[in-house]
Amino acid sequence: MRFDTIPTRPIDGQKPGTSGLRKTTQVFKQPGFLENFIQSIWDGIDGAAGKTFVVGGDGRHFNAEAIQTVVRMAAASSAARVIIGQNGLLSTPAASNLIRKRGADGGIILSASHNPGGPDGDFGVKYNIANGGPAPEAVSTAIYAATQVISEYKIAPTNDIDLSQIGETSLGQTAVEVIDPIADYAALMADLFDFTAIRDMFTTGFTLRFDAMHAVTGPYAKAILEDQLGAQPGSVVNGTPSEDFGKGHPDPNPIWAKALVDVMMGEDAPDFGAASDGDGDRNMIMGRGIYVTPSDSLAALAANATCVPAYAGGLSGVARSMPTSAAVDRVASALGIQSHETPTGWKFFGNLMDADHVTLCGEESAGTGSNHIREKDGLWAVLFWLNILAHRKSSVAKIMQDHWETYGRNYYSRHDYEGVEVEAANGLMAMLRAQLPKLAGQTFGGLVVTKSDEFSYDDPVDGSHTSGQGIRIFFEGGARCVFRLSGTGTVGATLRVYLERLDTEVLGLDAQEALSSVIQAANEVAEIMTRTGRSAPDVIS
Ligand code: VG1
Ligand code: CO
Repeated sequence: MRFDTIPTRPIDGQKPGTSGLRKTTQVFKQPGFLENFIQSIWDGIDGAAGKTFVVGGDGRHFNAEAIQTVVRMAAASSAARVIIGQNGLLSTPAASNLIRKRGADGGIILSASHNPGGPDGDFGVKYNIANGGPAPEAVSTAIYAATQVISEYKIAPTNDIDLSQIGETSLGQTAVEVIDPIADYAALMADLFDFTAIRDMFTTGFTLRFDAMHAVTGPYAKAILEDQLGAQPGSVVNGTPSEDFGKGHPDPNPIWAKALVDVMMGEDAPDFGAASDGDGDRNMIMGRGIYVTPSDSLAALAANATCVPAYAGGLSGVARSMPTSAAVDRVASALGIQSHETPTGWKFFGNLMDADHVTLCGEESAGTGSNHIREKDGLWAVLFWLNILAHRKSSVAKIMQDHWETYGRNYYSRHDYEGVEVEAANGLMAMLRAQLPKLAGQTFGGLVVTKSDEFSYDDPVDGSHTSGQGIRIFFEGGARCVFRLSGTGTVGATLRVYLERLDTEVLGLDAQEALSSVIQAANEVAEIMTRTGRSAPDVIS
């Protein structure tokens, strides 16, 4: 096939260790920018020739154009096949499933996840490997190395392919297949969960509100929850993917999904509420009058896993990211199964699942998943909860109350300070790092520090070592705060402060109230107000 070889230059894009590149849409739309990064991916994985890739995105502005570019570049580099979701749509979990099911060599997911979209929003490219999971450190380092030496990219100057038509065409040696983005994923969900029990629950009048936040899960949720399981039509709201997510911020937390929170806390609340993020890998879970923190949700899923057909035989183990609360550890120890603590980011769970050390894993940022794929999965978490509710014939509030009575309650909250000056944020972290050796024994907010460290991780499967993953400060009585800088923002720095306190007696407090001394301790030890110039966090989740 004829292709053009276009000179380009190194662009300092993806940082080593991150599983994708996230920039403003404007940056991505610069001539040659996306091409430069896609070529770097091909170069970082020893070329695209003869390989099969799954390609799709969350429908944000520039999604369709970017897919055309990826296809032209796959063809110019003699890929064997590209499998694309119809209209360019694939949720991250659906892409992970397709990579595995079709035996693809990898996948390119076009999304900046929970970051806002549109011409003035953000865009992103993630590369996933053959197990369906985010590129591990070794692969992202190779891609980064390629971005540093790139001098040209290859692209086939062909017409656009029709993304709206399911079917197969070819571009030179490359088969281009447009598929139904929902069917395989829906079939997988039907395999895992007791759809009959959930359907029966809806028949008896159970009500649900699923807020797709104008992002990619809308069509999936309508097909599965409304069409297959019988939730009332209209249960899925904001269900049509839009280029700029209805000018919203598709991050399923109590701030950005406030409309859902208001309904769930109101008089006519349905039995169950949930929301999902831009690319469909995260979830927010609510019951009538209750918000379930993601850390608690993970623990509840682990504790109730045998209600679900796919996990009826029990779990091999569980994993959580370090900043996630220890609630799931308490369940693991009661069940006598292993529990792992990994750095933030889903890529660390892949090895543990491939080696069958863990079945379930999750993060405090509302990502929960299992070994059914190698990504976190928003709609899966919703179906898991529905399956538990159908099986236990109980409410979300009752299930959480029982859970806390059995395991104690890990009060938990995350405070985010967004768009902080990079220097101020780095200075705060450096100051804490310098203090680490002398914190033990000191008192902050009335709490005595027992130990502190900077988290690092040795992968038990491949032996790799990852350091600098967040500063942890532990206090007497089992409280903890953690400080880390976000790796997914595109403007300034985001300081994340993770706050936790275990209580086995008093279970019904408001989280911020229960955590007030830990919040004060965190503010004092990190001098948050003076160093960031902020008097309060931008987002509390
Ligand atoms: C955030 C979350 C992290 C998550 C990551 C990617 O990262 O805190 O838990 O894995 O987003 O999620 P950070 O570095 O901003 O804290 V997604 O939905 O963008 O795949
Ligand atoms: Co996401």
